[in-house]
Amino acid sequence: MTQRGLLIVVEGCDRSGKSTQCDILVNSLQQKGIDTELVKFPDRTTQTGKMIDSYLQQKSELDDHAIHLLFSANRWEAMKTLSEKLNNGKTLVVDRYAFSGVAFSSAKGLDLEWCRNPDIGLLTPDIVLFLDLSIDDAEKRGGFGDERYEKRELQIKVRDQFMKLKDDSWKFIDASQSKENVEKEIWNTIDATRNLLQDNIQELQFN
Ligand code: NYM
Ligand code: MG
Repeated sequence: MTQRGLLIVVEGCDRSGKSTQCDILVNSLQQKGIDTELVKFPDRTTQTGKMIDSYLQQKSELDDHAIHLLFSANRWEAMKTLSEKLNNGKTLVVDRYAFSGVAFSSAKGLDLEWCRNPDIGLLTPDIVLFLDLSIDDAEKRGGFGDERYEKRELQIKVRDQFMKLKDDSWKFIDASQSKENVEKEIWNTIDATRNLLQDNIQELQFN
């Protein structure tokens, strides 16, 4: 029987280096002969993803609850494919997941518990890496972009919300280090967790 792949989630505020580090991690895992694929949420290519993209680019307006549910739907529609891939032995590196969903929407003022509900039942990650960077440091990286939410005041609130969501299983990575050192820290963390999980890998769990 094939051993299932790992579901590795990478979270953090905007400009914390998530996408860069996800690419590097996928490459490193592949080089070790581990069948790995990158997944990114929101997936802007699907129908829900196109609505989300237009909202983020400030080309359309949506009620805060409605956009929250769209982000969640964007994850739900991927679950069947992702669980099949994992069960077929593929490891997935996921750039943002439901934690971003709850952190951003609750930072805007929606009730935290209300925000959690639509994502209940999604696949549970095996590992959550949190790329930790102060908002001051994030801003020094050439400033935020032009998308909705990429504003200092909101990012500070988002970070506070992430801190409410974290649990003991999260691995904090100091993202203020050089790209190479962040890469090393992530690799060491993954390697240690992988060894730990290898002998004791559970069936896929749903939260
Ligand atoms: N975002 C992302 C949410 O507000 N809710 C979600 O569920 C997810 C997955 O979308 N500023 C926000 C966080 C980002 C923005 O993400 C787009 P990215 O990784 O910059 O493409
Ligand atoms: Mg962004």
